[in-house]
Amino acid sequence: MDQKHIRNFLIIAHIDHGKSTLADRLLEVTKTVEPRKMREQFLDQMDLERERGITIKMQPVRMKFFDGPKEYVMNLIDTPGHVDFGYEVSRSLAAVEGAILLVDATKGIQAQTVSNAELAMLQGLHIIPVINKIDLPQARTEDISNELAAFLGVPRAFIASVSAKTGEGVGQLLARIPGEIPHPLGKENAPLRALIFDSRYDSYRGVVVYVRVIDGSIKKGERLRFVASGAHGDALEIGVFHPELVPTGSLGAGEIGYIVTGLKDPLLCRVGDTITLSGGAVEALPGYHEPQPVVFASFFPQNADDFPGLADALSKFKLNDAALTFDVTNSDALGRGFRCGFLGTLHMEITLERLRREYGLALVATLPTVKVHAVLKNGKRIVVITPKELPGPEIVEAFYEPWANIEILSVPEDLPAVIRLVQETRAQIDEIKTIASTRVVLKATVPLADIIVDFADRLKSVSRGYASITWEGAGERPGDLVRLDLLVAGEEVEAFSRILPRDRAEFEGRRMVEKLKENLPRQLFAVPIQAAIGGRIVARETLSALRKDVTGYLYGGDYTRKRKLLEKQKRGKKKLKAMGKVNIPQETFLALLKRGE
Ligand SMILES: Nc1nc2c(ncn2[C@@H]2O[C@H](COP(=O)(O)OP(=O)(O)OP(=O)(O)O)[C@@H](O)[C@H]2O)c(=O)[nH]1
Ligand SMILES: [Mg+2]
Repeated sequence: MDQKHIRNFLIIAHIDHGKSTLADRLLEVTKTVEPRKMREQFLDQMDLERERGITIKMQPVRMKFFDGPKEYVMNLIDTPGHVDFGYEVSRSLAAVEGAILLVDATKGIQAQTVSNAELAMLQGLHIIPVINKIDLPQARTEDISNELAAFLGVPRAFIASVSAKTGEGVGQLLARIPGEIPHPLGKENAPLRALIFDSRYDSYRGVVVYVRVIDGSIKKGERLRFVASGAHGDALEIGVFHPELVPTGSLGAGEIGYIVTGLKDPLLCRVGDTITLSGGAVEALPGYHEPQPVVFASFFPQNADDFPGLADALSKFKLNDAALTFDVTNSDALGRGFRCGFLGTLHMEITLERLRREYGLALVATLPTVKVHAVLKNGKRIVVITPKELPGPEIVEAFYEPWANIEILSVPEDLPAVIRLVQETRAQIDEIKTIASTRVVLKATVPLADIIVDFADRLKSVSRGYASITWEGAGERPGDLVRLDLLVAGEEVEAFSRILPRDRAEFEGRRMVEKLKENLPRQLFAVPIQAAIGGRIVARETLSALRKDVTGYLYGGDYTRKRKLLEKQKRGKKKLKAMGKVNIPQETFLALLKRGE
């Protein structure tokens, strides 16, 4: 295919600004999806995405567009807006030449608008700025268009406005693409170089890679080489996204599509690797930066026999979630499992749920933590990720924990509530300033641990959804850290242990004990629930026993029989108490993960 007729672009925006809905309209206008098959947010193909109303995975789709007699092939990639899935965005950027930058006309520029726009500019993409949701009565299309023009340094006339809901303006937007977004500039006759930007594991056909062909071309049946890993495969099937996989038999320079590689070992395939034809000598494409995990949690199979199943599932799952990292770990209480690294707690929650749904695994997850360092009295420096690795105070000179620079974008009315929320953390507010007369930026430095769990959600709720946050690492600072343990029926539950600043540990301990009491099913015996800091109990509650009425079916006053039954029950309870083991169901683990004030 002549590259002059190809346009590759993605849609980027802050979460919920309407990317997937705009993609729906583009799919309709270009007749890519049959009307009877159309549904809202069509490209959100995963059930989990539909249930939560958010995009988790990037999704490419190929469309045809006719401009008079000229026919164009357009490859669109819909991306997630939530910051925890930012690695999906950054990988998609390298596969395209242009970006539609969408801004909600009721919300204006928000944190991910800024950071995604900056990434697109760094990548040298042509940006078409678009205001969306202009159908809403509270839309401030004019103000926000001016704001966006000023932010990008482009004339106001350059800003398109659409309603992804009603379709208003979508046709005009589409018509701008051929003239504005540059076509790909690959070397058509050079040896094949295709960038792997995503992948997945097909249980029948092995590794399927999603590629952008940079140079050259590839046909079905050709032998492949993965440049970085050195692995070989065969192009068993080649095709494009409709968005389902549709075979075409070949892909040429500038095109986006998929290759079924025949590779069975998921570890040999990495996103960012370059595919070439076997025997060809090419230089690898730059590929991608490894994502840096910021939140860690360990996953253990509920049934220890499932460990090999979990290992296998994770290596396959990683193909579809390149941001996930994992290493084997051991726990006295929970057996063998994996310590996993995530880009945030939503990423962790989604991963847990996907592993359950897609691989049928029942898992126990520990509470999320950040990576801290301890400098020991003997001068040694050690990395601590799981709470059980935290060395005792007697051998520690100092602890260091990660800090972050945060920027919160809000409107002036919400500023007091935002400041109150920030002050609940250990943050130091560095600067508050107004930009574009309608937005306030609050800059602060804060321990990462204080914002990873649900800070963004709470920020949303104190600001009617207007305020948003971005952050970046700001190195490490000393912190007075302790380990908080929870004991259920006298036994430490490793999954509930956490590393916390000393002055917060007792409060958190009390809170967790109460929460556990609310969420743990009652047992046949009374269960003490305690929190301990360095072996000292700081909080205690008792979950009362479930009293099964064993005498209920006896009528009349046969006291001896009644007593006999009660005695029997007492003995049973004693036995249970001696065993003292409380099974903690998965739901309880999940309930404790959420703060849910
Ligand atoms: N009124 C109105 N609502 C819209 C419009 N575009 C999107 N929405 C609504 O906004 C919400 C979010 O839309 P999505 O398309 O899922 O947003 P998104 O940007 O893809 O969200 P993420 O992928 O999670 O970042 C949905 O409830 C849409 O129906 C619009 O033009 N007008
Ligand atoms: Mg979406």
